[in-house]
Amino acid sequence: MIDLRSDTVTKPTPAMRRAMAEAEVGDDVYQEDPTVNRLEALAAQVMGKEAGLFVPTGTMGNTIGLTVHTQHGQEVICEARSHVLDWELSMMAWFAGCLARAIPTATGQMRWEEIQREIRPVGPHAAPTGLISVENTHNVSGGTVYPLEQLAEIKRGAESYGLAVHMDGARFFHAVTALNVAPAEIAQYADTVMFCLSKGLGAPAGSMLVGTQAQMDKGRLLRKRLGGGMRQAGVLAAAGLVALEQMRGRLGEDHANAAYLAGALAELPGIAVEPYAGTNIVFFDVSGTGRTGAQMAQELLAAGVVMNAMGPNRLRAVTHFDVDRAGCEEAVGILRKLLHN
Ligand code: TLP
Repeated sequence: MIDLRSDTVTKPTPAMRRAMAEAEVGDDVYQEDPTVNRLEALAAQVMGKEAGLFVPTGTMGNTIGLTVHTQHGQEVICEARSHVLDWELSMMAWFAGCLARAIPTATGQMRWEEIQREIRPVGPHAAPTGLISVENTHNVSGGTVYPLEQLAEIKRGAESYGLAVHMDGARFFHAVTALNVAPAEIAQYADTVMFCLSKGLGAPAGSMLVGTQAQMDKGRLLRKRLGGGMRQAGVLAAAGLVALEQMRGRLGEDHANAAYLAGALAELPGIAVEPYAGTNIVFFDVSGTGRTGAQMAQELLAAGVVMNAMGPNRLRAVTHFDVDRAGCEEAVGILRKLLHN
């Protein structure tokens, strides 16, 4: 099976498995797990923030991130197709007690003028704005990356209203790789950043939230309340350390494979590839083949290629280290054969 459904499907590397087996552990609810403590310190240092918090999933990291900054009854401004709104089971209503104020965009990046228009006036009718949440890279827009200047403008504007910015950086290091900048250069434009260790970086589980010490102290309590106090979590954090130390540098390979896929798929009859954004996600429309996305995914599956249908006619391919260039070429070959049958 050539599995291009997501970079979440990556299996831990041999180095991760060794690190997990040998991890020094303690009870992390008492903050006594040395491996978790090391990972949290490293994440903070890499991102140029005061403190970090190890969480089981990106969803929990975003949930805590949003809740740290807001109060019940507030609004969170986010992009209309963002993961925090569309893919996290309405967590911002369920846990943070907030409503989303969604801004539709063409490619996933909001502009400050658009955000500013949606900040609620203080008064007897409107729910106050509590937070701005940005997604970088933007998943369902095809892994698109925020230009630094656009983020800087959002952060400056947010500060002028006394608002915080949270970044859903599930694929933060893909943005870092695409822009070829230091992580802190992007992270400086958000108060809190969530990034996933378990996507392109290959750890079996785990994400990080980073921000100020006070935010992470509050976040630690929220994590416990959500059931995320993981005790001897060092076995997972050990893999996370390998992910953060050794796997960031190779994401360019995944980007090159995605660029190859975007180019090769565009040459197939009936396939319309969406503009390639320079990271590890490729979306394409299959209406021209006379099939729905679900039908195409089904046929591909039977032929040994797994991709997710996202929307009635859209398929998504995500590159990662468990599928190399030869695997990508084989996937294209299989699709070509299906379309010529
Ligand atoms: N994304 C998954 C699915 O949920 C769609 C994927 O396969 O891409 N933020 C963003 C931008 C994400 O893409 C994801 C996962 C998350 C948050 C949530 O991370 P997890 O799955 O660890 O809760």
